[in-house]
Amino acid sequence: SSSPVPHGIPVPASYGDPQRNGLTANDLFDGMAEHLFYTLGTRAEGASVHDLYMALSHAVRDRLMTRHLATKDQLRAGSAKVVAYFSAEFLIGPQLGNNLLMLGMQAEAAEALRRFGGPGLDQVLDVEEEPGLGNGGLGRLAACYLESLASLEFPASGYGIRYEFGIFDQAIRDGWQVEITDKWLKGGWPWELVYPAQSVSVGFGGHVESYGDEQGAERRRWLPAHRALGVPHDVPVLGYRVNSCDRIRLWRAVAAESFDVHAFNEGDFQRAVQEKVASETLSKVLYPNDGTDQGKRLRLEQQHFFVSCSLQDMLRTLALRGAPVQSFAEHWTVQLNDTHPSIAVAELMRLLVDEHRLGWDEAWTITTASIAYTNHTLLPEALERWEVGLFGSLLPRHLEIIYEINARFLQQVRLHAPGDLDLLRRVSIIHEDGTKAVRMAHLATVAAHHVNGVAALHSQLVKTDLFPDFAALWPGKFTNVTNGVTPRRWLALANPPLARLLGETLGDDWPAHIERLRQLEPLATDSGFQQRWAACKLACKRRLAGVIAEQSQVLVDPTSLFDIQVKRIHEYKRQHLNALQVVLQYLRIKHGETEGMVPRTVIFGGKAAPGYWMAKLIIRFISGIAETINADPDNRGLLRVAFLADYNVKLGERVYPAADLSEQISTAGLEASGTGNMKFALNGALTIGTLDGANVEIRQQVGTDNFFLFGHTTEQIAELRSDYRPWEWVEKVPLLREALDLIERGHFSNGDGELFRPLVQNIVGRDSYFLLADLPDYLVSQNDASRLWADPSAWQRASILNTARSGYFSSDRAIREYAERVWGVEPLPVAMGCEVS
Ligand code: B1N
Repeated sequence: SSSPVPHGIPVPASYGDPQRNGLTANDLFDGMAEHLFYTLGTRAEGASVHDLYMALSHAVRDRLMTRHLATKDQLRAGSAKVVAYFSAEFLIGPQLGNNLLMLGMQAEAAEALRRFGGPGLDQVLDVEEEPGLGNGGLGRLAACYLESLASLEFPASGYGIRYEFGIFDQAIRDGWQVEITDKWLKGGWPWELVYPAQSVSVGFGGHVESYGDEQGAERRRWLPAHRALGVPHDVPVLGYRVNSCDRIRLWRAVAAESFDVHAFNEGDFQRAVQEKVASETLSKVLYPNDGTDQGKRLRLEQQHFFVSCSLQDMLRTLALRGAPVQSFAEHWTVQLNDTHPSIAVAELMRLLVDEHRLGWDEAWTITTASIAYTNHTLLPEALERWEVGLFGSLLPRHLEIIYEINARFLQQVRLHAPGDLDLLRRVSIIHEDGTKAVRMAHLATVAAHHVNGVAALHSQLVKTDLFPDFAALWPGKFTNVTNGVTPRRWLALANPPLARLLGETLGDDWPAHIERLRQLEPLATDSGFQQRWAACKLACKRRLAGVIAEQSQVLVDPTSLFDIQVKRIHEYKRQHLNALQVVLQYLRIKHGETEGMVPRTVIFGGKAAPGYWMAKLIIRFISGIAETINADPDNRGLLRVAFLADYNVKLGERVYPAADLSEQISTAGLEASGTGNMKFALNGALTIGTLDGANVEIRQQVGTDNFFLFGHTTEQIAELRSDYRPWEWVEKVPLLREALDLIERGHFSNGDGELFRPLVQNIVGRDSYFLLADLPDYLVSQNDASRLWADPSAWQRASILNTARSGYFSSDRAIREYAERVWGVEPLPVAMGCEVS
């Protein structure tokens, strides 16, 4: 495409200049001064902390633009295969501190701020609002993966939705969760680049008709009733100390026409703006349901909206490269982050067949060669299904295409297993009993060239429990890629004391070579090193104690054992098992049975889905026990309980480095992987956990002696399920009867004998998550943890070994596996004619 600007116009001086890359404290100071004046329209003298944050952010953003453009040029011009990571969620966390780390400019930023004479870097970093564009692990995983893609120099783009309102902010009032609208854009968010000229149009509703094309062939075409425009908002994703700067392209929905001029002229102002409001609702709000599927129309609209925008964008890139549409799968590889973007299968077929006039078979070859699917859950309530009526009214052509895909697939199955009608019923993309529904996981599985689970155990269960029929049809399609987390954000950025110690011990570039953590092993028994290790941990615990005091006025002792469970609140994750264990410890103290106990601070954090009543009651229960226990002088400092409000990425950066003990206590077989478990281990926390998700591999890696295992295995739980009478387990645990009575009679609810009855009855009556079956063993393990804590040198050794042996859980390892085994992509260093620091 031709540009009205002639070639030869110089780019800014810093572009590609190896001598002066704009990265000194001087340059940063000048950049901030310019932005304060010209971008923010304020004088340095009167600048607020937020002004300084904005000025510094803009100055840092300027400094990554060179890399961003160079990466993009390469993407546009080259022919390398690019990863398109499709995800309804990207939980990217605060950007400024991370980008400073990636550029190696933390000291320079601190120095530039010093020259303004105002607040320091920590204070400035603290005012950043994080974009909460995700619920939990799934969204955070997408963010870690984009960061590793950039750090390993893979060309990649994330694709998702720019929600105006992300996950709600959580406040705790009278012990209950209260949801507050997340207004992350209110102060202006400097980390996105808007490209209105690259907007694309997406259709909804309407009908499908047949017509004859120029060759006289019969074709189908979709005539949507409505259209919305997607405007791309790009968040640059820098790699660690490399030139690569990928992006996450988030689509914002706007009306195709701003309002109905005719209606406006008629004086019907309401109707005039109606379409605009309807279109913009598409990207208004993130669904806060982690692990549940409500089957709401707007959710499907959101999914189709961002998937269609993204695929059209990718086809346009192909055209810019001068490549034919037939070569799509050589230029792009699409990863579906769960089924949320799985409409991509039908939309890519529609674009290829209807818009680009390819034949069905050719289009199907391209689609199946380019799409892979990651499954993140076995929970039936989270597996997406769309009623055929709803689906067809919103996406009539896509429904036709899905029926055609299904017909051809079922024909293949008939040849494979003649006469097995039940098999056909089980694998069909359309669920046929009762209300007909499209099973999105089946659609994704039929089309994908690879289907992976997110931990070894989970991937096994995907094959044996979730999709045994598909696994028999296509044994080679199913694989495992165990999740990983980025050591840059979760160690180098979040844990400054430990980062410094690792720098001295392993060399400054350890964050790019996480396997070097292994070199810590011989130091695990070195008492001098143990002491330095313990000092780092204590500093992080003091910092978290400060956060807790500020938030909830609870004073905690930083020298006590910090026992932490942070994650979404869900019955299968069993925060109430932990709470029950705390009540039992409290009763032991009350009865003077303190033998073997050590001072503990039990910390909880996490949000409940607003409509998940039992999860909200669990939060109320934790608040209740915290209030009662913390106020009881009989404690003598042995037990404190705190609920951290509004757990998010920013708070996570304070929490993981401060943990001694990591609670990973889900019912075996139900947590797909977990990633918080990895962040804790990387930061030297010991895990108390079940054989679930990635805990299995964490225990293997760190060594069975450095992990507190308890609970029934997946197979044992399956066996128990057939004949489980939870009430019979109550008597097996000393003090449990008394604990349950106290809870029911209102000891932890100011005498209210109704409040927690549903919780107790849930546990004693049904106990769908087997708390009581695992409780005795859990208590034994908790005692083991206390015993080890009482021997500081033994604890430090185990802590060091946890970090030393957690390199496997780096997202760099995970991304390399996807690149080699799933995507078939190679790193492509970005040339800029200059090196970074
Ligand atoms: O994905 C994480 C895993 O580490 C966790 O074990 C798993 O629970 C989590 C519907 C989900 N699975 N499914 C979801 C999120 C939002 C939504 O609307 C489902 N999240 C997970 C990363 O692999």
